[in-house]
Amino acid sequence: MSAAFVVAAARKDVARRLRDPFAFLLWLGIPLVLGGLMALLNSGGGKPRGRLLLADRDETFLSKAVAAAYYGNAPKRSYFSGCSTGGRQALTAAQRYPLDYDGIIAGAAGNFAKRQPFTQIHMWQATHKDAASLLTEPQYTALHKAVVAKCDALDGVKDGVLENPRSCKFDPAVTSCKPGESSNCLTAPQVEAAKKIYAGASHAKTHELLYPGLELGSEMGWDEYVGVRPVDYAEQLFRYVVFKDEKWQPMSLNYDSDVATMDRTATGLNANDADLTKFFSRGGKLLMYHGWGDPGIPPYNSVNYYQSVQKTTKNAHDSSRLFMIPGMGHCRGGDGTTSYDMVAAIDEWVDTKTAPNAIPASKIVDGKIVRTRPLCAYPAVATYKGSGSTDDAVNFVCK
Ligand SMILES: [Ca+2]
Repeated sequence: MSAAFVVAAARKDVARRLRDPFAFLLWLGIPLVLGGLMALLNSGGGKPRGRLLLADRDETFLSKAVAAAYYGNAPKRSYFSGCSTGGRQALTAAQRYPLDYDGIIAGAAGNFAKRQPFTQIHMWQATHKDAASLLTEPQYTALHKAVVAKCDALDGVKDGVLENPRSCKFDPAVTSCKPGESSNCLTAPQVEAAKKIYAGASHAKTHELLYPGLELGSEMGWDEYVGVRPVDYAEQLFRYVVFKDEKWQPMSLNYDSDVATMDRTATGLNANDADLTKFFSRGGKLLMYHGWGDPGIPPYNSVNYYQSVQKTTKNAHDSSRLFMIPGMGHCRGGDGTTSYDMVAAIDEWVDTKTAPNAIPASKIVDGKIVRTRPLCAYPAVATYKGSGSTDDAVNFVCK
């Protein structure tokens, strides 16, 4: 980081913060108090240890200054790690502040923020068009069981987890209620609703896919996102930012003129500039990840953005990797091997200049590791070698 950049960043941050004196005092005070407490806790001798975890780009300059004052040296490296909105912030940093970080980890990034709410409202509309379309737990469960029965073994291992949901063709109609059956199955309107959730939202006239839907295997998380109300921030965004009408109701959203209205308003929301030349050419590394089972931010958005970076930015493959995590929900949890260390992975990458093609991961139950398996850089998937325990990563290869 050049001295001129540090001075420019500091001047900009301070000038902006000074508009609100109280916020300025907090901005200065919180890290200084934290730094002071860390110094106090470590005053008994020994080498001080600590991590400064600060929320967003506004604190980047200050956190570096505090770290420098505390340790006596400026930080050797700076990393940003965030998931969901944090993933959007991570990609924002890579796109708009390419000099700030040596490595950026973007999980489940909600970076295509002008389209994501369309799919989120579309899913809610699909299940609330009328009472007959509503899906509740018995239907999620029936769908999930049918998906696992059809798709689980396609990756070579029957473990309840889909290594690559996109390799499976599944028709929700297989869960249709048979004559005389009324529970643990789907009626015709419910089958239609499920199809819309998997499909995502399309433009009403051009039929262009506005934003992908949810993936096969994510069904047990649907309750939170297609339940009684739509995803809260999607509804509020349309109501207060796009339409500026507090009486606006999500059932009225259309996928034609409302797309144009969104594009005219809500400026600055997207973080999907695929040209990362500045970030990559200063040595920056981008590590993206997304759970295939994410019921909140449809995961294929990460694949789309990653692929657009590969197309747009020269030699992007040397500086970026995407890990689609089988059986993981929104940022964490799920049936897959969802314990891993992305910070260690990017630190090693920056250190050795060798991009990771596999990241070790574990499934932990009651504090015990019950399974290990590599997470594989997209588009590779963890593939069983054919012998040995399917709970041991050594018996898998990424291909
Ligand atoms: Ca499987």
